[in-house]
This record gives sequence, structure tokens and C-alpha cells, in this order.
Amino acid sequence: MCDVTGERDQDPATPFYDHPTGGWGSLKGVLRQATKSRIRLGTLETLRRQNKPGGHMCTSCAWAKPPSPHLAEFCENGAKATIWDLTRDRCTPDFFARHTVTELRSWPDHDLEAVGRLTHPMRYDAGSDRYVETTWPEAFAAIGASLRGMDPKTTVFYASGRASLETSYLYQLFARLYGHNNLPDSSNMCHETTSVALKQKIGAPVGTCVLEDFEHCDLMLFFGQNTGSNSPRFLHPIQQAKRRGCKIVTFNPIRERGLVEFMNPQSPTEMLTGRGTPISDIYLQLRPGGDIAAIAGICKHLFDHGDVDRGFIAQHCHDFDAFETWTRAQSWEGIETASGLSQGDLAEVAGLFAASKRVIGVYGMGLTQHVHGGDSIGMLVNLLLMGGHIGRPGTGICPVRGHSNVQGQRTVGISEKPELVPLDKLAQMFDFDPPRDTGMTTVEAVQGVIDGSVKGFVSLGGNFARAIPDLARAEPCWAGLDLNVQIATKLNRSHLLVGKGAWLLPCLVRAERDGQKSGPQAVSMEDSLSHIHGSLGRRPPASRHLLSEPAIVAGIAKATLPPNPRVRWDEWVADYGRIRDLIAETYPDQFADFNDRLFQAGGFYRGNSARRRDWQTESGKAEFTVPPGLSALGVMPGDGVHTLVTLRSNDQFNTTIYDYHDRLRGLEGDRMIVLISRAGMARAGLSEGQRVTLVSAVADGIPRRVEGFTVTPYDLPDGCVAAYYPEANPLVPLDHHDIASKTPAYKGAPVRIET
Ligand SMILES: Nc1nc2c(c(=O)[nH]1)N[C@H]1C(S)=C(S)[C@@H](COP(=O)(O)OP(=O)(O)OC[C@H]3O[C@@H](n4cnc5c(=O)[nH]c(N)nc54)[C@H](O)[C@@H]3O)O[C@H]1N2
Ligand SMILES: Nc1nc2c(c(=O)[nH]1)N[C@H]1C(S)=C(S)[C@@H](COP(=O)(O)OP(=O)(O)OC[C@H]3O[C@@H](n4cnc5c(=O)[nH]c(N)nc54)[C@H](O)[C@@H]3O)O[C@H]1N2
Ligand SMILES: [Mo]
Repeated sequence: MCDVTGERDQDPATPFYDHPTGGWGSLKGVLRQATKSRIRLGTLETLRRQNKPGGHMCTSCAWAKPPSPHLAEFCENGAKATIWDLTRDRCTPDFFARHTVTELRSWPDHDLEAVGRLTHPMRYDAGSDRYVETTWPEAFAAIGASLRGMDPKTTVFYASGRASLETSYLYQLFARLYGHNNLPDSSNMCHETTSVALKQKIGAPVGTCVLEDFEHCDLMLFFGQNTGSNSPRFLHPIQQAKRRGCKIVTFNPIRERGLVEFMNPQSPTEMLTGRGTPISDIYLQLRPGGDIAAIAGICKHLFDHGDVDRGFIAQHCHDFDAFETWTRAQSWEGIETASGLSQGDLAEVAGLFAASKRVIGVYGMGLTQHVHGGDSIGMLVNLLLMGGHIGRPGTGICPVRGHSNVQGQRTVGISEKPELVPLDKLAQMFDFDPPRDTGMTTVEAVQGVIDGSVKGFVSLGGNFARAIPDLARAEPCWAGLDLNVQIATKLNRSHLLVGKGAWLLPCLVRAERDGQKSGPQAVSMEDSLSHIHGSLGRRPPASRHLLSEPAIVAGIAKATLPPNPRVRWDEWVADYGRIRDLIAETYPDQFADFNDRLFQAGGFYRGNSARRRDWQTESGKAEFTVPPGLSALGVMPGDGVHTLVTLRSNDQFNTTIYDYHDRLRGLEGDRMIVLISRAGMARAGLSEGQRVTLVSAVADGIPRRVEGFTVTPYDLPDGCVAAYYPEANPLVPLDHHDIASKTPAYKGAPVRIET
């Protein structure tokens, strides 16, 4: 049962955290983690250098690193991520000798990772049902032999968005030399909606903002992005913008604390007075999937009042008339029903919008992870275009990316879409014929695991089997794989779903010293605002048996592929500067003089065509688009059906569960909870603390249920329930995804509650 750690006026029994984000609570969170992980003093020194030129770049979120950093340029969750990596605990061959893989499968996610850092390369031994110690040469030779015996098209090379640009470049090259484009990355569960929708709308697959824009905007609109937990360093520019008088409007079914109030841990006055900065001027708790309708309402109001930048639209936009006709035709009744917001609320936002000269639209998973997620992003771009708010200082569209290099992985070729990769250039540089067919997305890879067509899986980080939709359906099918190779830092459940051949290959973390033949090596990553940063680790490695990610990828590649005089794995691993030369040669417009600019303060900007109003779309202009309907949901709630939103707690990084607290939401101690409004509880005849089962309401003949959720009243809109990811993932059907990009609709799964 959850502790209720706070109270609010309206409903004293509803869990609520009424302190600002940041502040003493965040320091306590870090200290608790530091104590648990028994960190050394050197780790604190490492934190001081985090996200600064010459230091290492945090492995938590992808938020921008400013050119003049704060004394401590890290947040509660960035500190937790580093401390989690630099723990003194170890997961050794001895540990594996004591536990069978079958036994470990019964352990919770938190306990598996909490064993500590992996220390040795391990091979699964089916006879003893244990992972046993192996050597790197033995592992590479066996994996290479296995891959050589398989049809490349039946293998998938997955990447979680953490690996550096250098590793990612080698990884995509390996896949293509081997013979496939099956290169989904975590982006396929995340901002792939963005890559597809923004490319279609403005001709650039990433956001257009840079940090300075936040110094000039007078309105920011936040859609479904939980800044306080997931990109807390963003709260600094937000706080500064607020002090200048910038207005902030938030659309989110949940009142997330970071967007309500922020106390800057680096401000003695705020820390001592306990008073933070209020963040949102207007906070609208819309229905999940209600964003299209909410924006339609704002646009309708703008049309009614003539607040439209027709000069900009005539010069820069395509297909505006169809959008105007559609918007004017929408009824207020339809808009209010789909959004759950009133005409008055939306008119107020429209008034603010019309009065603002520079507007930024910010968004996260609340938009991308829906059946019509691409249309939600499309609507936000429509709104910005109505006022000419793209391609001017202080304006723009700002998707907040997740993993620290997820955007960069796409930039250097990790993509299942061959048209996004300069294949001719690769062919010429490495003298081979790259595959031209479209590879598998995450959804297709899972489908392939389920139907047996995927035979080999290589995972560069991540906990794929836990992060995916329909995970319970996929779980038994992993045993059917011929090869499962996991490159990782800590033990997780994906490592335990062993196939016929399974390998667990431990790597360095970013904060650790990476010594190669030519000396210590730096790596690089791209932040959410398209700036590239060098990262240098200095901590001693957790074990002398660890290899770097580039060395592991190169080791497997060399053992798999025939010799090619243009492909010099050993030389590249000896000096990562050589890999950066290859990146610069492949992408000369964006990465010229890469090595010279590696440690530029604030990162170097790789540019964005839409920011220059160079619209690289089909029509050569920015596209207005009409959504297929007012809701982003595939299935509407009603008649016992609720919309399930899956959430991250403040104490988790994706499937890595640091602890069982969700301080910013006032929820403590238990992750198996289902949040529901009191009105919703009354209607469903539920009482607080009751144990229930959630059952999927998608009628496709596949049973999906998760038992043991505790009913927890929470301030949520009608028709909506919420539960944590990954516990609730078995309830999200695999083919329930954004239509164009196939990003799973994790924020809008229809469920019933069984008592
Ligand atoms: N501490 C921490 N940091 C992280 C991560 C982490 O797990 N922990 N994960 C990283 C990764 S990979 C990613 S992708 C990002 C994710 O960061 P976010 O993009 O913030 O993703 P979520 O926390 O999943 O959900 C965001 C918000 O969407 C709201 N929401 C749900 N449905 C809707 C809707 O229909 N409309 C609107 N407007 N809002 C909705 C939810 O209430 C929630 O506040 O964070 C990154 N940073
Ligand atoms: N229901 C639901 N499901 C979701 C989401 C949601 O909002 N709701 N969000 C989706 C999103 S946005 C994402 S990005 C995915 C992410 O899902 P995950 O795959 O869970 O993401 P990671 O955080 O990369 O995975 C953590 C694992 O990576 C390994 N690791 C950590 N650091 C390193 C490193 O430096 N190198 C290597 N090689 N390995 C390392 C560790 O072994 C750790 O166990 O989940 C998706 N799934
Ligand atoms: Mo993500």
C-alpha cells in the first residue's frame, strides 16, 4: 500500500507532493542512492565534472549542456544514474555459479540490477542452466561463427540510445557489411513518431530549437513531457524564462510537480526560504490522447478572431486552406469531449498565444506514444505555423529526447530506414554493396521473435524484452532464438531469456577510463538540441575484464566478416579519432573538423534546415496537415473501458528501477498500483487499497492481464487510469502503435478493471 506523503486542498486523501521540484527532496534522493551504492569519494569528483567540457556526459537524459555550466551541472536523476553506474557492488562469475538462470528469472527488475556491475564475459551453459565465465576471444569466435551460419536478414541488431556516436557508427557499419538494415533503436519506442512526423511537416526529423531560444520566447506550451523527473536540467532555462515574464501553459492529464513549481538546489535563497518559482501559468489536465482536440480548439479560436499570420503562411506553407476548413468545421462539443477541456480554457490559451511574439512548443511521450501520435505532433506544428513560430529566434518545435545519444544514433546511421542513410557514400568508402531493403522496427522485431522468423538478436545496451509492448506474450518466445548477445553493464531480465546460444558481454560505462593503444579515448554524443559533445571518462573501470563498446562491436564484427582492406577494426579501436574521421567523411556537412571541435563548450551545432526556413519536404514548404479525427486514441474510453497511461516514476530510468519512491507524485513504497480518480472509483465500485486485475480491452482474441494492482485514488481526468512501466507492459498490444512510425501507444492502452 502506498504512503501518502502530502496533502492538497481539494482532496486531502489523494496522494500529492506539494513541495517544489528540486530543493531538499532531490538532495535527499541523491544521498539515499549514494549510500545504497556505497560510492567512493572519487564519484563525487566525477559528478562535479559531469556535463562539462573535458568531463563525461551524463548517461541519463539528452537535455542540452550549456556553454557556461552551473557549478554542479547535474540533476537528481543524473547523479543517480552516475552513482548507479559507479557502485562498488559487483555481479561476478561467482554470483552466477550460485544462481541458475531459472531462479534469477523470479527476481524483480530492481534486485537484478542491484547485484552490481557485470565483471566478466559470460556464456550461457544450458546443461547447468547457468552463465559461466568465458574469455573475449572465445566469445567473439563463437558469436562470429554463429552469425556466419545465419541468414543476416533473420537477425536484429538493437541499440538503446545510450551508446556513443563512435560505437553507433561502427555498429551500423557492421550490420550493413553483414547484410541487413534491421537496426531498430530505443527511438522506435520513443520519438520515432517525431522523426517521421517532423520530417513530413517541416523537412527536418528533429526539433528546431537551440538553448538561446529559451532566452527569448514569451510563451512555452508543454505537451506530455515530465520535465521535473525526466529532463530536470531543463528546469533552469525554464525558471530563467519565467523570471523574464515568459508564460507557460501545460497540457498533461497529471499535475506533474516539475511543471507546477521548481526550487533550484543551486539557489541558497530558494533552498533556505523553501520558496521555489511557480512554473505553469495555466495547467490543463486534458484527457489522454486529447491533444489534437485541445489544439484544434485553440486554432478554431484563433481563426474566429483573425489571429493568423497569413503573410508567413502564404510565403512558407502548403495546404493551409484544407486545414482552415477542417478546423472551422469542428464543433466545440466534439472538441470538449475529446480533450476533456472547456471552450473557456482553450480560449484563454488562444488569447495568450495571439498576444505572444515568440512561442515554443515542447513535447514528450505524452504526444508520441499514441495511435495517432504523429497527428498530435502534426497539430502542434500546425498551431506554431499559424503564428509563424518556426525558424525565428525564440520560437520553434522542441521534442525533448530521452536517452543521452538517441538522436545521435540516428544521425550516424542506426536506422532501419535505408533512405535516411547515405548508403552510396558507405558503399564507396568501404567498397561493398549495402543492403537497400527496409529493416525491422521494434514492433516488427518483436513480431519476428514471436513468430520465430527472428533467429539472432544482438543488443547494444537496453533491456529490450522488458521495454516492449505485449512483453508477456513475447517472453517464452525468446528461448527459440539461436543466438542472443547482450552487451550490458548490469544484469537485467532480457539477459535471462536465453536462447540456444546466449552471451553476456560486459562493457565500460561512460564515466570510466577507456584506454586503448593510442591512449585514453573520448567518445561523443548529440543532445536534444542537436549539439555534439565530447565525453571523457576518468574513473577506474569496474573490472579489468571489461571492454569498451567500440571494442566489443569491432570484436564481434571482425570475427563475423571476411577481411576487407578498407575496414580496419583494430586501427579504429586503437584510436577513436579515426572513427570520428569516418563520421566526418560520411556526413561532411554536419561533422566537418569533428576531432577539432570535440570539446567545444556547449557542444557544436550540426544545424537544422527548418530552423533556416529551408523546408526539405515534398512540396518544398512547411506542410499543414489535417488529422483523421479529434482523438489520438485508437479506442475511446467508456462503458467500463479506461485509457491506461503507463508512467515512469521519479526513481527509475526506463526499466532500471533505482528504488520504490515516486516522490514528486507523493507515491511511495509500491510500484504495483493503479491510479484512478475518486469519481472513477465510485463509478467502478472500487475502494482504496483494493486489489484488482487489469485486463486489456482490445478484442483481438489474445488474453492480456496483469494481476495484483492496488487501487490508489489520484487526481486524474475521467476515463483515465495510470500504472507504471514496465509492470503494465503486458497490457499494451503489439499492434497498438502510432500508424506511420510504429511507436507503441504506451500512453493509450484500453483496459478493464476486474475485481
Ligand atoms: N529520471 C528519468 N529520466 C528519464 C527517463 C526515465 O525513465 N527516468 N527516461 C528517458 C527516456 S528514454 C525518455 S523517452 C524520456 C521520457 O520523458 P517524457 O517524455 O517526459 O515521458 P513520460 O514520463 O513517459 O511521460 C510524459 C508525460 O506525458 C503525460 N501524458 C500521458 N498521456 C498524455 C497525453 O495523451 N497527452 C499529454 N499532453 N500528456 C500525456 C504523462 O502524464 C507524463 O507526465 O525521459 C528520459 N529521461
Ligand atoms: N509501457 C511503456 N513502455 C515503454 C515506455 C513507456 O513510456 N511506457 N518507454 C519506452 C522508451 S521511451 C524507451 S527509450 C524504452 C527504453 O527501454 P530500456 O531498454 O529499458 O532502456 P535502457 O535504459 O537503455 O536499458 C537499461 C539497461 O541497459 C544496460 N546499460 C546501462 N548502461 C549501459 C551502457 O553504458 N552500455 C551498455 N551496453 N548497456 C548499458 C543495463 O544493463 C540496463 O539494464 O522503453 C520503452 N518502453
Ligand atoms: Mo525513450
